[in-house]
Amino acid sequence: MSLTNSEKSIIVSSWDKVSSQAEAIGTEALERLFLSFPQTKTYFPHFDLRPGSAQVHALGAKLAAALDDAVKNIDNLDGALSTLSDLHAYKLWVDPVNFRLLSQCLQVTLAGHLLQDVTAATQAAWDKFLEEVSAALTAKYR
Ligand code: HEG
Repeated sequence: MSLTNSEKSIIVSSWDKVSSQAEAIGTEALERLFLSFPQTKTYFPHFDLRPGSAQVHALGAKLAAALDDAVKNIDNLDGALSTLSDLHAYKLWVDPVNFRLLSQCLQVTLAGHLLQDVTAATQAAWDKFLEEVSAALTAKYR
């Protein structure tokens, strides 16, 4: 289901509050992913996945930049994420179930940065937004 205007404005305003910490958020979310769901590490045999890894930090920064771009193009997620969608579907072959796991880790991480700014409405909007982002990234599997 697509995002309502009110959900879109919650995403834009809450991201604005933490976007200066975007790199840290992307990196922390990946660290949580690898720690909590070790099966996701199978996609990164070529990475140093130890805490503090420069490779994880670099990917975290790219992940955060992609999220920033998605927030800025919230009315055209498919278009904004098209190149990344090709990469994940045709080259990386990431099983779509993993997107849900990363979305959960991103939500916990965001909550740790937004702190008192997390309300039930904020949480629900991010859950839905990340579901839309994941759908855009996995649309080309079928
Ligand atoms: Mg993906 C690369 C974004 C989910 C596995 N991912 C990337 C890149 C970005 C990105 C921006 C770098 C692309 C580039 O260098 O041009 N990923 C991204 C988003 C999301 C996501 C926004 C979901 C919200 N990725 C995801 C999941 C997995 C995964 C769930 C697997 C568990 N991504 C993956 C791998 C690479 C990327 C293996 C290549 C890493 C490398 O070799 O540098």
